[in-house]
Amino acid sequence: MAKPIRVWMAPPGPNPWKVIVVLEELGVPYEINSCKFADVKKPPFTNLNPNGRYPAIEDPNTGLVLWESGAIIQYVIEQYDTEKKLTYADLIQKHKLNQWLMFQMSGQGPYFGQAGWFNVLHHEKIQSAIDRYNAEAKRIIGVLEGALEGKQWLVGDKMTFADLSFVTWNDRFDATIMCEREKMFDGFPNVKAWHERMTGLPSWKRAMEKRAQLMDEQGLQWNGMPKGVNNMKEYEELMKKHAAAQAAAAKGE
Ligand SMILES: N[C@@H](CCC(=O)N[C@@H](CS)C(=O)NCC(=O)O)C(=O)O
Repeated sequence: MAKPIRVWMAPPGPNPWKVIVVLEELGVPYEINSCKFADVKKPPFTNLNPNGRYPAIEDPNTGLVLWESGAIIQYVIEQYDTEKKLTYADLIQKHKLNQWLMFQMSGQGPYFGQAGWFNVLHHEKIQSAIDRYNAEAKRIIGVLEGALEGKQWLVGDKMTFADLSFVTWNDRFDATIMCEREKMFDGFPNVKAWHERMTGLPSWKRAMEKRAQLMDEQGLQWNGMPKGVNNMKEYEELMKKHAAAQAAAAKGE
């Protein structure tokens, strides 16, 4: 039996949960080192990941320390998916899977991240940035919609790590582009059905139960807002205060 892989993360962010969902689906033992965003750019985390972004893993079975969620998923698949449950042995299918993982890493993750940042977290509203990233995020969903036409999964006839790599960010699409949750995939029926196939999995449910518990431990609601903050307006006020306090601290006030 393998020793648990240690996954370093802050519970609100979607990237570490991509790794957890894959570990859950494969039944690979893991333990979560739940950290705060305030500590992401400091040791001890930067001793593991000099880029200061969650997740990173430490695998005691091989001694490997790894960061970048896509690289971690590839490692987990190569090392622990010996039965090829979430991957293929065939050369062409293998590279198609990597293509979609690269698209997730370079397209969905960063563009959704920027959309979320300019819509929610940035202390001033810059409409041109909001428009650009909302449009890019929707365009990416459109690419997936086309790829899933007449198909259940991105590559071949089974769910793979490539499909799973999209699920955590897609689940936050409402908060990313600031729309109603029930309407987030309006116009994208293939993506909606594909997303629901994955969020119906026991592995997804287990991962999200863990997330809820870790969020609670850090005083956060499921949507990332601190407990006691009731709506976006209150959250925006808090973000503004936070930005002003950081600016004052930088000036030494
Ligand atoms: N490409 C990286 C992105 C990681 C990333 O942006 N992680 C977020 C949390 S989901 C983070 O740590 N943000 C903290 C920061 O940017 O300071 C990956 O997929 O692992």
